[in-house]
Amino acid sequence: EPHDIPALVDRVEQLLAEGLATLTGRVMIVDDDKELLEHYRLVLSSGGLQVRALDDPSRLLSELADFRPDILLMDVQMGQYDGPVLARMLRFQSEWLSLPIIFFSSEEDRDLQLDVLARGGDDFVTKPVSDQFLVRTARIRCYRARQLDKLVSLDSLTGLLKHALAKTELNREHARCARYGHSSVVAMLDLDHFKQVNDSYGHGTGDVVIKALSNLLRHRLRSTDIIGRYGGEEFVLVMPECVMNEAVEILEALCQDFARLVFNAESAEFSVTFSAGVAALNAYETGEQAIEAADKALYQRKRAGRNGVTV
Ligand code: GH3
Ligand code: MG
Ligand code: MG
Ligand code: MG
Repeated sequence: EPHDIPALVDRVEQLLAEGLATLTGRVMIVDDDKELLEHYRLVLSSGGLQVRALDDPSRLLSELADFRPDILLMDVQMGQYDGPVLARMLRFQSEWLSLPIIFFSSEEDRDLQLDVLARGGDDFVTKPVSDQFLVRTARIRCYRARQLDKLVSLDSLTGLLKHALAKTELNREHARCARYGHSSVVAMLDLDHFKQVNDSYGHGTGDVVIKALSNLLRHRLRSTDIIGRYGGEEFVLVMPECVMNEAVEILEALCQDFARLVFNAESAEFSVTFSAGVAALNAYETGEQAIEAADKALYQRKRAGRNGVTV
């Protein structure tokens, strides 16, 4: 029931508790006071967070790129460096445009605090900060940052990973395969004659078909499989710890099951098929090359008659 507020509140509290319990947020903290910095580092680490502590603001950009924190905690006055000026600079870098920045300072002047926020800070914590307050603030902020991140990385029509995140995950899995000698499979899927579906039944019905395939993939594949919407009606799958025969078998079964679905449009009933090309991740130098190989196999499948899988 979407408007049952008490039920929604309960559900959210439960999710939040679970999310926070398993959270391993990444916090970068910048302060020119080395002693204080070390104290914060200890407090945050023992609060279950991964911490990168930086006393030299001149290394801010390289450390951010290296550590990729969920949130940034920063002092206001750091010798020749002014925290709010650094925050404004970060807001002009597309990569750090939305990084949550929380300032702390002993400054209690409200105008000055406002100025800090106007320059790109998200929040302001007045020193001295109690240990518990620091940990809880950092954990909640990390959690929110990750939720937002997830939201922007998911495709709104299907809920699957968007192109960029799917590619990142693919490359991560490729690296894992290379390191541990695992066998994993990448597959590219493309709906067959989909232009005809749109032309005959309209774009809205086309979207219903895309969602149906997404749901089938999500429900039938393992929770550790990576499923991305790679293009409009193209999907990428990464199946970790899976050998080729297994992958082909699974995909062929999915082809058959999808082809059996019946869609309705106005007065017509119709069905749709998809084709897939697969490649073994560890047979290629890069994730990129593995995708190209899967794409090539997909193209061959299309020429060989569609509605099936080609290695
Ligand atoms: P083939 O079997 O060779 O793949 O033929 P096809 O007609 O499916 O050709 P192609 O894959 O090139 O066509 C993609 C079509 O999918 C073109 C575009 O109109 C449609 N499409 C792409 N994204 C979407 C979408 O989000 N919604 C809908 N309804 N259609 C989309
Ligand atoms: Mg200072
Ligand atoms: Mg296509
Ligand atoms: Mg197509």
